Amino acid sequence: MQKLLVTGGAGFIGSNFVHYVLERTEDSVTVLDKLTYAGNLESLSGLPEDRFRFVQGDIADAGLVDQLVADCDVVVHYAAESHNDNSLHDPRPFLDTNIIGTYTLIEAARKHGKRFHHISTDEVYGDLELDDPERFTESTPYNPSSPYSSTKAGSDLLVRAWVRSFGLQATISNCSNNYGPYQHVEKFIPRQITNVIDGIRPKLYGKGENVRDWIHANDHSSAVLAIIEKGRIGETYLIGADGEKNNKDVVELILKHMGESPDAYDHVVDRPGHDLRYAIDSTKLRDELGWQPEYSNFDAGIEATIAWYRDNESWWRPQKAATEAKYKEQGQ
Ligand code: NAD
Ligand code: TDX
Repeated sequence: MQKLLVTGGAGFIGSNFVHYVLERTEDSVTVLDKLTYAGNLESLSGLPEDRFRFVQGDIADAGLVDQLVADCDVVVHYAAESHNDNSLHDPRPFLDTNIIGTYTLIEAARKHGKRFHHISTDEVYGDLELDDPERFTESTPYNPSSPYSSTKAGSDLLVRAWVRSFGLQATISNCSNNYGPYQHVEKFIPRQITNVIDGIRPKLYGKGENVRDWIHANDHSSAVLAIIEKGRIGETYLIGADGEKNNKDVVELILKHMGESPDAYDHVVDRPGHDLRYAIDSTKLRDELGWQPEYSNFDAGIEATIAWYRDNESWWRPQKAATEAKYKEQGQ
């Protein structure tokens, strides 16, 4: 039984992790979340009151962070500004949260001698050609493309330096693109599902050839739990479920499952600097920690995700109009 401090627990992957942990372990969870536009307390409803606490606050608030870290066994750090498109229009919050926020947390974890797990992304490695036979591994050199991914890369390097210089008891994971319930409608899959519900044609950036390596959020959660329990201090683990798909195929699959013609989408302005392909080799995680993904049927996972957005319109509806208005300004 451990006391976890989960930063960013009101966001997409953090909230899925909190549900996952409280359903499957005896652990207790404190969520620290600023409730930015991306945080939603409704994603944390129905959790057991005796093992769950929510604190609204900023991970860059050193006083608050110090108190909360002192009071936990393990920090699991999900909080971030997470959307590439936003980072291209207003990078500053990405520096404040992803860099200074992470620095604030690792300083507190160092001071109190607490175990720290840092959640990061495959985007720190840049992108691959479509026909490159190699995938990202733990030894791929860092080569981030966007303000978002460069601040995530910076945060990873801070954690590595704190391990080496100060003996911080930390692990890092870099995961591929997640899908599932509670994902903000600004992101690719929920945006297209909710567009179709609203009678709007899905929007594909550029030609739609870009490849993402999709993993269900619950498989990300099980991998993070395995790393917290069995991972070696100072190590990085790549998390991926062999789920490579190009964006065009994903849109066509969504349209098919929603009873629309598979070509009922529009091509819109491409993302500047748009990474072409991400692909993860998760051999280390599988061999060393015995982890395996459970949700390997992407088709079924997309169907279940469509059903979730249909059944939970009250969760996403308040964000939809403002999100689409912002995209419209950008020609997307
Ligand atoms: P999200 O944007 O849905 O959620 C982020 C959460 O962090 C929100 O609840 C927000 O309120 C909170 N937050 C933001 N700034 C904060 C601050 N200064 N202090 C406290 N809380 C703050 O993001 P997500 O998609 O769930 O991503 C979570 C983590 O996983 C991020 O670190 C991201 O880099 C990483 N990641 C995401 C993906 C993906 O596919 N979405 C893949 C790999 C890694
Ligand atoms: O409307 C859209 N049309 C479109 O073609 C949107 C929103 C996106 N796209 C494309 C861009 C990407 O190639 O779909 C792909 C996925 O886009 P996003 O959902 O914005 O994700 P991505 O940029 O790949 O980053 C995500 O995965 C890695 C998360 O947002 C990051 O936080 C994570 O680190």
